[in-house]
Amino acid sequence: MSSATGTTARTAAALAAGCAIALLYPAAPAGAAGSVHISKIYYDSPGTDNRSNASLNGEYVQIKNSTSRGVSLKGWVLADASNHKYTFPRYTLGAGRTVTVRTGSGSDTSATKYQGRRAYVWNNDRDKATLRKAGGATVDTCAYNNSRADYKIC
Ligand SMILES: [Ca+2]
Ligand SMILES: [Ca+2]
Repeated sequence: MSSATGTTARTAAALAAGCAIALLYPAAPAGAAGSVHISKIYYDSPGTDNRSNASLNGEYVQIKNSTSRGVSLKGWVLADASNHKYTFPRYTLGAGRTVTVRTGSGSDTSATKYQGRRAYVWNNDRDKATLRKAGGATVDTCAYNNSRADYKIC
């Protein structure tokens, strides 16, 4: 009798331990694998908008890859609400990395790309950035409508 009771108690303890482990290690939630997404738009470059290349480059969009693998952005398009487009060259955005796409001219690096424009592209009051794959599928969008702020965290 006492032996049977002891076995039952041990079984219950083992079941409880199993439940505790299940609670400690729940199934990964959807989206835990991360994504490639627009993380920030700095739309009103610092100071007077004098169209200098430095000012144009003060305007930028950042795209982050929060997945654990590099993602090729070759042919991907970043567009504003008026459909001014920037098409990525052959380029892989590393795992956990962020790329900054500046409006003006400069030499591309692994962390910064340049649209090469001579005019601003991101409106200072309201606009919408859309990131599309080479085939046209929308990956992410980020809209803003606030002329009192200079940037938007997406
Ligand atoms: Ca602007
Ligand atoms: Ca400005």
